Amino acid sequence: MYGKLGVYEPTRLGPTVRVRVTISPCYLTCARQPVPPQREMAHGSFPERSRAMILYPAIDLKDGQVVRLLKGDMEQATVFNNDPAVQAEAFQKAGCAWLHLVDLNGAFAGHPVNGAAVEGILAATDVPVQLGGGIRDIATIEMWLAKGIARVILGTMAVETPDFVRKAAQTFPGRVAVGLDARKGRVATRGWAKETSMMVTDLAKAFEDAGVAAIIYTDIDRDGAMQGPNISATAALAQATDIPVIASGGVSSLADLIALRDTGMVSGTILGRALYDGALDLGDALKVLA
Ligand code: AMZ
Repeated sequence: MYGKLGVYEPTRLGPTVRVRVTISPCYLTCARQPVPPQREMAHGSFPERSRAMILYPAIDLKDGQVVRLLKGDMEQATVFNNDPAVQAEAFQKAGCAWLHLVDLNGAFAGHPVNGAAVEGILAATDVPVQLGGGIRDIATIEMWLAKGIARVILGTMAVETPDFVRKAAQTFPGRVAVGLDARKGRVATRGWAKETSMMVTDLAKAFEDAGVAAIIYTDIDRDGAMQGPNISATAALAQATDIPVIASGGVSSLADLIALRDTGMVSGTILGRALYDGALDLGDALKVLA
């Protein structure tokens, strides 16, 4: 399906439709996402950057529930919904074009933990879904893409094994994003429990031309804090790389969204606690950026 600007827009078919694919197992994707999403894969192209920012409502999963953490601390979790699929349906009904899912237990464990909740969301919605948390090998990527995830997010592996990310991005074009989550510019991994000395910008540059669809940059100290996003750091990152940058952490008002948009460089933003607290209405946010 092609949008207003002639750019491919990913869609998902209904959950009951299946296609038979006879090519490489890499492309054994389920019918919900039969064509790799390329909405953000044309990195380096100005049309992508000048297009409207994509809003990604976040559904963070802990013990099968929808939660928000404060600065990534599992001990400071607020449960917002016991039924992730209901939450996802509500976001879809409000008009979002994508969903952003995090398997929080998975990020700590290093393998998927909230798989049933993710599958429930896939069954209840048909917008493209990106998912991070505990995705650390090709088999897991393949499994999620086959189940209908549009794009996987690799965080820990991007720091610990960048070559793996390059290989994954080549194997699954347009379907691998990198999650760079940082405190004071330095990337943290493994559920943000492990500090590294890697600078976000250096790491982002290491993936230039690797074919990753997007970089999701989270300022950990802003995450769940409702104090506004780190606009200067996000813009500096977007300036330093041709890969589309998605902002995450701290977005709490329409003014924040407008400020991100007005950088002219940010391709999208994750919305979390502000939606759950009611500080921001998803419909209003979508209208402001339309
Ligand atoms: O909040 C946290 N403690 C947290 C979180 N939201 N820890 C990891 N994550 C997210 C990252 C990224 O989307 O923002 O998990 C993903 C990375 O997981 P992994 O397993 O690849 O490092």
